Amino acid sequence: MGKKLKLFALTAVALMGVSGVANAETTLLASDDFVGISFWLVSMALLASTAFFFIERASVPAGWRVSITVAGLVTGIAFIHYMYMRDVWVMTGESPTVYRYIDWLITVPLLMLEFYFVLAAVNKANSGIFWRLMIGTLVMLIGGYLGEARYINTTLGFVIGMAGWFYILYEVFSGEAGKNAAKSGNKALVTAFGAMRMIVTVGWAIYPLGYVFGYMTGGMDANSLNVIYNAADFLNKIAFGLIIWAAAMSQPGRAK
Ligand SMILES: *C/C=C(C)/C=C/C=C(C)/C=C/C1=C(C)CCCC1(C)C
Repeated sequence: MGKKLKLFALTAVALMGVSGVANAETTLLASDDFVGISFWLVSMALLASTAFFFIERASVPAGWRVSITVAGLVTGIAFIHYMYMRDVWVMTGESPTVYRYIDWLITVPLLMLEFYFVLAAVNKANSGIFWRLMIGTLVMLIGGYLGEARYINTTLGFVIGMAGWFYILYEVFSGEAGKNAAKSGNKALVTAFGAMRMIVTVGWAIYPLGYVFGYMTGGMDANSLNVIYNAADFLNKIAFGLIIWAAAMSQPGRAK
């Protein structure tokens, strides 16, 4: 099983690598395009993390494996989107907004699912937790997209997006999810949950800040907005998964 999975992960990575090479032939990155360079750096970090999570999946205790799989799916999906996003950027110099939101629409619910899975790895968790986090996510992203793509007033989109985010924060701090984690009596879970919650608070705050400066105050250009979103994705997708991996590795019963 472990061997098969590793083979699968390596094949997937090789295939992704091949498509990456194809892109490199048609798109030339200018040496002074720092935004383009940030797209390339983050895409490669996402590729490496994907390989890492899929291979490491076999070394964590059984109850934590699904969380590590989901971490690898998040970085894998984002890797593919980053290849498209960097092409859009390098070729047109425009923000790849629609690819970004498609990526967020898939990866953010998966990240939310992680809160549920880490709780479920230790105790029974109520599926209401998952659904409430999902509703908050959809409100946040749909509001933000409608605002960024100018379907609705940018301030209205922002307000709707913030409401969704606050609902998520309420759930993980004071709602059922937060209470479950606090009561679990499992040190690794409490540590991981606390760190994941900090990422969703501090790391995620970068996106609405980018939105405000990029669309509402008019004080920032597409360059800064994209560098900020790219750096935020690095933290919120890769570091988030590594925190879960570290918690899983500190649990008794892991494979040697
Ligand atoms: C991997 C991608 C992640 C974790 C993306 C997260 C995106 C957000 C937390 C976006 C939040 C927004 C608001 C809170 C309000 C305004 C609009 C958004 C969508 C930028």
